[in-house]
Amino acid sequence: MITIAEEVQTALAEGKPVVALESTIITHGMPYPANIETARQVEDDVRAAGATPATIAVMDGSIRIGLTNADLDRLANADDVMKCSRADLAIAMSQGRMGSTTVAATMMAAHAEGIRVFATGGIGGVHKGAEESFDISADLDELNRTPVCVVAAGAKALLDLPKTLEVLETRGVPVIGYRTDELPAFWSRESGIAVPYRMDTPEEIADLLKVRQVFGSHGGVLIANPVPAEHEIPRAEMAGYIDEAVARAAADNIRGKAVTPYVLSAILELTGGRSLRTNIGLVRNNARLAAQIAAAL
Ligand code: PSU
Ligand code: MN
Repeated sequence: MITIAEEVQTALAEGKPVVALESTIITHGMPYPANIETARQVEDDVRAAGATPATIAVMDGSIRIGLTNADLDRLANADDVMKCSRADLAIAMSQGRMGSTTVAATMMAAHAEGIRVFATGGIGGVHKGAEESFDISADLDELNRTPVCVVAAGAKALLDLPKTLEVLETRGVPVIGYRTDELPAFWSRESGIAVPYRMDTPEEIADLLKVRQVFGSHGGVLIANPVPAEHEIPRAEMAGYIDEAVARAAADNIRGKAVTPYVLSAILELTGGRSLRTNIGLVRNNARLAAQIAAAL
């Protein structure tokens, strides 16, 4: 059920650092051709930092760990790719559909092959208005159960960040600010919300992961890594775009899995393309840190 690229297999067998990468950001997070360019760039960043990249997706009925250039092309160009979270993974496989993996599904696949560090853009979380919609990403439950270290620029700021942090605490997920005392807000370095813990080196994070690993059932860890200052869109400016995008999603009756992709593309339009450059900058930054953590492990 899992097809693992030889390069990834060899790296794992030799105990070399490997970084898992998700694919929903390619199919549902960024427009073509920035999606494919970024996917390749991020793999190069992981390599340059001394680790082996393992981009994960569902193709031809199996979970692929480590994609070829041709696979990446197919994925980025197809328009009927399923966005696979935990609930969707086996359906895409049993039906032979092409599927991209969210944070939750990428964690499942990475853990199945012993990959311990994973870089993404931002995790899913508790949506604004969740008290009515009950829309809470399966990413949070996955962090509760699957022992993978997820490096992200916090949760996407279109979410309700205080509620997202509360649910992570309830689910027993340590949230660690990397060189920051504040929870980063994806496009912005600041959110006004204190992060529970702070660490300043990849080695400190690796030490934490080694302790967590002793307790096999302790689930994942979230590393919140702020977007580099040169790429950020400040919080005060972002707030207006987010409110407008979330209001549009409500007016268009967007629900469920479609919410995150819809809001991301509305924000892209509202920022005149600036949010895309921010998104690329933060994913690359997360990939580099993930490679350093994997190497320290
Ligand atoms: N961050 C991005 N772009 C994305 C996502 C995150 O910059 O496309 C994806 C991730 O794969 C994440 C998913 O797991 O959105 C969350 O979707 P939902 O809220 O439907 O669980
Ligand atoms: Mn949802």
